[in-house]
Amino acid sequence: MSGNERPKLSRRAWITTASGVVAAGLVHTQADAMRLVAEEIPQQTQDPTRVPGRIVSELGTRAPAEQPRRLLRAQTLSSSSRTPLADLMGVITPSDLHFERHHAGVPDIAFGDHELLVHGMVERPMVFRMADLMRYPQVSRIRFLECSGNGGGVYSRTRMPTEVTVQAMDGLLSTSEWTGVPVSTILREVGVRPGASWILAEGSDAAVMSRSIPLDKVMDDSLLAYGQNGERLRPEQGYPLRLFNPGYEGNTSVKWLRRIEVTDRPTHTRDETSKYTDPLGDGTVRQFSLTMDAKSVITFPSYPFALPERGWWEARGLAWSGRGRITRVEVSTDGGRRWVDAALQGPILAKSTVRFRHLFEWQGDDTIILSRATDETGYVQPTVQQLWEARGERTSYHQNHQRAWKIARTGEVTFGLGELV
Ligand SMILES: Nc1nc2c(c(=O)[nH]1)N[C@H]1C(S)=C(S)[C@@H](COP(=O)(O)O)O[C@H]1N2
Ligand SMILES: [Mo]
Repeated sequence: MSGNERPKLSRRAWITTASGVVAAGLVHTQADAMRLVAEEIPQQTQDPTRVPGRIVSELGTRAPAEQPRRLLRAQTLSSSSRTPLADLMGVITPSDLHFERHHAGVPDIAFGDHELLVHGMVERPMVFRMADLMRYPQVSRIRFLECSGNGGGVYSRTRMPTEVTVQAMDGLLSTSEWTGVPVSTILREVGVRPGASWILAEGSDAAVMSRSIPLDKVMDDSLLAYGQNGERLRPEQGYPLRLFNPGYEGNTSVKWLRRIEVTDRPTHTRDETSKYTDPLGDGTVRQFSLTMDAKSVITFPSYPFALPERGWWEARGLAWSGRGRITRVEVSTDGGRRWVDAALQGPILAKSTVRFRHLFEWQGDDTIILSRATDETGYVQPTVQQLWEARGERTSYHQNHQRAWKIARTGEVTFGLGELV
């Protein structure tokens, strides 16, 4: 397309905000904005129809201007990186943008050397090598993975920042097609003894991350995963083998899995007592809060985007539930008074993220937009007040309440929860 044929919107839409130049609908990030600015400047490039293009390459790369990032700007030394949700489309997270959370770094493990011991209350304790595991019938499933710390700690009733991106807030969430062998297949191979009711899963990283998981759960739908989005797991995701518990808090999906012990009780490991428990308002503690409750986030428009003009805009976001399928996502564009059903993009898979979209007309006023998800069990994503009432304010785990974005008269979008509490 030549400069003359550009839609009128793209030239007219430039506005300058405190955070720099921000453009119309195509732009989610500062990098996008800079790229579009560059495109607007006439450049002495050759007509691509007049010269042969680049030849093939060993591995594909992103267009030079497309450089999404996992690390937040201020983040250098950290034990987690976050998926840039506002930059993504559909539901699958490109593997190199999958969030990371490791308690003691990423170990270097050779595929051929790795072993999984399965023992405890079993008839035949066994050691599996990767080649052994790969001979069992293989399954692939599209499922989300979310850290139970996602969305927590960013704010409290007394501290409500407004300049928060959806990546900083909720980027400990990713969705992949996971491939592996069902845990049930391997447990049938070793023969679970009567009376067994839990397993212990242990990683071979320096944290020796260890979690207890109910036997019913792992027999139902857990995977010994060795594949991610069509290729082998990435080291950051647990190469060569991880446990993957669909719909459960991310911490239970033990990476670099080296041992499964079948037990008749939870083991109460350090990782499930000192952490991953939720202190409640009444002084008691919620332990083994394993299933991720239904949640949704609007990824567009979100901070630091600015709507350049009033008119029709498509709100877009993700919804998911650890209990099964999402059945409904509603959007409010008036701070939660009126709710309208958003369109859901199929296929709607259980324990996967689902893309939702809702067209709304922004009339140029101060506007608070929210979303709320309902899952197939009838569970409705709560308001932050409901969550605080039920759980108190002493835990930052499992913060699945409704998020809000505020669109100011200038079009600038900020985190808007503070407007509602
Ligand atoms: N062995 C091991 N497994 C682990 C962890 C770890 O530090 N070591 N981190 C856990 C946490 S807290 C989460 S949220 C998920 C993150 O998985 P990811 O890094 O593939 O996104 O892995 C879990 N499994
Ligand atoms: Mo986590």
